Amino acid sequence: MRGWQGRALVFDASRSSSKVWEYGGEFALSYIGGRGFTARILWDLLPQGADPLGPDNLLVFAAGPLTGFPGPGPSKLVVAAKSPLTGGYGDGNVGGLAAVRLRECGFDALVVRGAAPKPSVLVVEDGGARLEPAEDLWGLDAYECERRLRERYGKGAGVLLIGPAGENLVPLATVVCEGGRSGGRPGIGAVMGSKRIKAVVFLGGGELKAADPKGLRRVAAEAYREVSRRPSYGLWLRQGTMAAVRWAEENSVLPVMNFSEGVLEDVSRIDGHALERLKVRLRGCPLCNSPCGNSIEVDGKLAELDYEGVAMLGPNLLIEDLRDAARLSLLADLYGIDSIGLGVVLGFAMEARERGLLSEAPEWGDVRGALELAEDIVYRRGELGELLSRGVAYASLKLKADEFAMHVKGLEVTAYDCHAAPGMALAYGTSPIGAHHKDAWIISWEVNNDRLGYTRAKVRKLIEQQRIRGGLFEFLVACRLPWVELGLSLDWYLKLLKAATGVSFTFEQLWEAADRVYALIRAFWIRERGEWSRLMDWPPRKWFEKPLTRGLLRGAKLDPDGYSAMLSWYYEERGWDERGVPRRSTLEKLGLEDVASTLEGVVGLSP
Ligand code: PTT
Ligand code: SF4
Repeated sequence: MRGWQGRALVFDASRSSSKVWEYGGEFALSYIGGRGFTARILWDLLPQGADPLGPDNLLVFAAGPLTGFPGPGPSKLVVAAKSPLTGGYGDGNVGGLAAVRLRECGFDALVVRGAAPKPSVLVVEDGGARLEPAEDLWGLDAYECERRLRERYGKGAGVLLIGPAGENLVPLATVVCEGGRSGGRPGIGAVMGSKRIKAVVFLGGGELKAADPKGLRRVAAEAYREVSRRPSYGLWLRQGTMAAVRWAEENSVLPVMNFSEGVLEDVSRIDGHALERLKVRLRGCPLCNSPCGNSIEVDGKLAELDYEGVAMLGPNLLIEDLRDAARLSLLADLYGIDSIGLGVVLGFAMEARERGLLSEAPEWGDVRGALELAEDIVYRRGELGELLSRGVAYASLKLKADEFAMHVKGLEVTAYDCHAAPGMALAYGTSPIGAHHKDAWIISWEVNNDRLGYTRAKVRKLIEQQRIRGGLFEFLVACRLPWVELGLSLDWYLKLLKAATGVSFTFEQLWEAADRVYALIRAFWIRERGEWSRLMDWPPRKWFEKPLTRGLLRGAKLDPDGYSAMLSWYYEERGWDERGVPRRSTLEKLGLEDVASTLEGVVGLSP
């Protein structure tokens, strides 16, 4: 095999022993890489019903066949586990040197099972792995810990780590690196903490062999050139994802006051232009020529900013100044907690205070109060810190406040208000990890196309996006932003894939693999929960019950009958039954006969 390394390392942290799993060409062609690998590995190797924070859970890191080769944005990997936040399949995507070095260690994936007896660093080298003591690192924030790791292992090492949130098993904890990269919103950082692994260090050093190295270098050079010629390249380098703040506000989709409104009175203090005025650094993932890591300085440190974090920790809390939102975002990166999840639980607490349910929570716009509460959440301090640290689904259950809890399947909603966006609501409803835009950012299409309609055309568009974003990009694993933001044609990825692996993939093959992995992930959820209903795919109640009161779309809210019709069409198009369970015939068509027999015993299958 070329392009793939053909091997995964399975490390048992309880016994400090490793095994190499050599997988064959059929596995590679069916699951391709990244999320395809993590989903299949979790289905096959995770004991059914495993406690997400127990030693039986698996922490899986998987790169793809483009990772580490030249090309636009190929230094990414998928981190996955059974989620302690949702109880279902959870994954995320992190960019950085770690992805490249993992592959240079001779592996496409690393699977960690068990738990180390004491705080450790997992060091992965060509051919194997070992645990090294990390008592001196436990408790450190992510920036300081990474600085020390680089002193110990060298500047060129690939590093993934957790902050105090992961150590404290906060289910909103992510895996972080390089002072501004984060992945694994469904609590993957807490899974790493439960294994007492403060950091994974990939030393790399080996070679990546492409099927056609010369051809790969040529195609990559052409693709890089194409990226830099795109009309939006200049704006992208200046503002990155922060350009979306103004766009979201203009289109009434900016989350404001815990997703109560979609517009702000004055967005100019917190938008991409505000970033341009304060920006002190731009950097990106390795091998990327469209860097998007924009930093400003706050409290003597650099805070790397992106749309999601700023929207959720700014307007969503009625904090309207970029520096204030950046303070909260920096705290999230130092402590290794998801900025989106943090924004949702803080917004929930502020609204609960307004409604007279939580007198000790901060008021809207109270930056100091939000910073203090965020620390309490990370350290699970006090009753409120402990309550919110478990995520918004748990907190709302305790407070009987489901009507303003912004989540799907237990994962907090990302930064797009959906009162007037039924397609995006369905994207959140059907995302395979809970409310996340990563699989389908249909909102940008929807605001220009039949915005308020509930149509089958929207459902088809959504599935098309899920195949590209949740499939192609999460399999390869390549950054999707050159395609989304700069309009790079998808054809480049087929060319890169051919040169890397020698296989002439067609889009149809990739879409079939995406459908296979979607069905498999849904099966994982059903197996682990032991039951299923279409309510699991239902967006937050607030968007149906409490209309927007400001902006051009005031009065807008979602229609439950319209949403239900779209959900039924979605199931039909996917070959799933009215409960949202894949049909036997669908699973068989996708080559998942073994999955069908397991599910039959759990919920029964429709033909
Ligand atoms: C992603 C989610 C996002 S989506 C953002 S900003 W975005 C938030 N980033 C956080 C952060 O930072 N620190 C923190 N403590 N928490 C954070 N939570 C939020 O996590 C990121 C970029 C971005 S910036 C996006 S959209 C794209 N995501 C990609 C993806 O998912 N797949 C893919 N093939 N390519 C992608 N390219 C882009 O990468 P999750 P990163 Mg992230 C600081 O992980 O769990 O999926 O949640 O990966 O390396 O930081 O790059 O406006
Ligand atoms: Fe990384 Fe941004 Fe480049 Fe994507 S566009 S590879 S997230 S720097």
